[in-house]
Amino acid sequence: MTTVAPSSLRDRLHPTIAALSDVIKNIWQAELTLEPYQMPEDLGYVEGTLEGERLTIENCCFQTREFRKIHLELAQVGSALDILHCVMFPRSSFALPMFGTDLVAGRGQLSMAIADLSPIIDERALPEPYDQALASLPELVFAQERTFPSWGTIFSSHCLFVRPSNAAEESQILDRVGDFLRIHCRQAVAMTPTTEMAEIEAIELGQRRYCQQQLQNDKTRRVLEKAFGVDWAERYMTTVLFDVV
Ligand code: BLA
Repeated sequence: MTTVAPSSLRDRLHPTIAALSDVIKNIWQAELTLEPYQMPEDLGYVEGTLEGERLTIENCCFQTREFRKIHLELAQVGSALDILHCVMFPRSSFALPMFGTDLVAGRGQLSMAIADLSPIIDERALPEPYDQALASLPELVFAQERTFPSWGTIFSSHCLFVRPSNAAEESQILDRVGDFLRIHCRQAVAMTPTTEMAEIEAIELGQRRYCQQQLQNDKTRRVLEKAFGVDWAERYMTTVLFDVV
């Protein structure tokens, strides 16, 4: 069995980001059978400099029967910016939505939390069992909902996208991301993979579309470009963050 290594960057991050990192790793460990994933040699742990501040990136990746890659990234820009990024890429034979989450904290304050199970086959619809499971979760209220950028057409109606206002909201976010993840892992583990070529092609097309939209996120790109340059940012975004099948 593969065990999840402790992260050293974790302890220096915003407490809610550190806590979410633990939530994700614990659920992966409990619900899935994790196998090692080979990262491009030089991209597992990366350091650069952004406007005089050190940018540190730490990646944790696995694969499983159901997922070709599950990726958790922690990043820190000096004392200015703490980031958690996580995406689970289903194998082409599994008609599963994409789980994605991104938390950003600036100067000790979370500015953004997003988490979603994004449908990739049927533009806006999730598989029926997901809708059922998600419908049974309590409705959450946040003081500040955020507005989706133009590329955000990939996200589902269940998407959580907020500017957290206080500790109670941060705790709700941890619970909800945990709920999304647990539902997702259980659906995945129970699923029989398809052998139909047409369905496999539809799954791959859907994943490509998801990644193409995510690659339009200029806010992520700008942070990486400033620290590592345009070419490195492009390579990192297309091979580590949103690689397509
Ligand atoms: C926004 N992403 C951001 C922001 C930053 C980053 C600095 C702006 C925060 C804010 O407006 O408050 C930076 N995110 C990063 C960096 C990495 C990262 C550098 O992951 C990696 C090294 N982004 C994702 C995933 C989702 C996502 C998986 O990586 C969703 C599932 C969404 N990030 C997302 C969205 C925004 C964002 C929707 C807001 C974009 C906008 O408002 O224009």
